[in-house]
Amino acid sequence: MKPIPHSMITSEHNFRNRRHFIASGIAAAIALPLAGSLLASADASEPLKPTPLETINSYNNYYEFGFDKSDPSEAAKTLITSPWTVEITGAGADKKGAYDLADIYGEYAIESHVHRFRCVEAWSMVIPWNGIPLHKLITAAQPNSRAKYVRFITANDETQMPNANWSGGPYTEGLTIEEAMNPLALLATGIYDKPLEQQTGAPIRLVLPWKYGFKSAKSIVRIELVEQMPKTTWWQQNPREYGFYANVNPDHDHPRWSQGSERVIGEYGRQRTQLYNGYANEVAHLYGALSDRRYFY
Ligand SMILES: Nc1nc2c(c(=O)[nH]1)N[C@H]1C(S)=C(S)[C@@H](COP(=O)(O)O)O[C@H]1N2
Ligand SMILES: [Mo]
Repeated sequence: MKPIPHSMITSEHNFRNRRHFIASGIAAAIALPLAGSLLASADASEPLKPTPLETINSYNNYYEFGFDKSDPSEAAKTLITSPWTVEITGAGADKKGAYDLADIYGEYAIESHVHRFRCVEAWSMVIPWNGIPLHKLITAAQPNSRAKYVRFITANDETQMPNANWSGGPYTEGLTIEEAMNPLALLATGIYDKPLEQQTGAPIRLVLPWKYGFKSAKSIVRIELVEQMPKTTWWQQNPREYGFYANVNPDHDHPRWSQGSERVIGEYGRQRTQLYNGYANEVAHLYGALSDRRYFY
């Protein structure tokens, strides 16, 4: 049995199937202090340098296909991504429906957005996404006054995923309706003008560049407009470490490591992490005081 070399994991008692998990001190090694390391100063106004496609496609978190960064690119080809249906439903949707992804493609223009991507584990990339702004699909579902939150359910199929049900059910994420309507929230279908590969969340996944990467759920099958704040997967794993909002903030450290800087995948050294991952102008109005911890874990 392999230990999980992943800083997101705290200890085995969080998990349903205890035999598969071994608590380890590896997280502490990942969270080494920055003494002596060079910090490039990242400026939100600097042009973004996209991470190479091969790097984006080979360094992944997609636990349904394994816990190591190299597992998803090796194991995820078994996921059949066409045809694919996305259901939009919930008490907050006046126009519920199940849509073939091919029809969604016919309906909406695919846009290109280059964004920073920051994992809660303190690594980052720059990814040139293709996709459809989330607010377009939500608007089409005709949200009513009961649509206070949006819940995202992802594929969870034991016949296609070696590690399906690792968290006890489908990987689930959520947003407030205001966050979901923000133009930065994207339903990505491609990277570098190529369709997503399975390991990056094919055929359709969330991209929320101002939040830690775990909010960006992969391989979405259902979007629900709901009244209550959804119980999200990582919050259920460890509510002290992974909250509902999970907005990037270099001044609010993770309980087990600093969030002040990040390792840039495919580059040397680290760079400073920015408030809201550099998107404060676009999203800060959605939240209250910076001192309110609830928005930053
Ligand atoms: N279904 C599902 N979605 C997921 C995950 C996962 O394990 N399962 N991992 C999350 C985490 S922790 C991160 S950092 C990003 C990683 O996306 P990438 O591999 O495309 O960089 O996907 C997120 N979405
Ligand atoms: Mo992550």
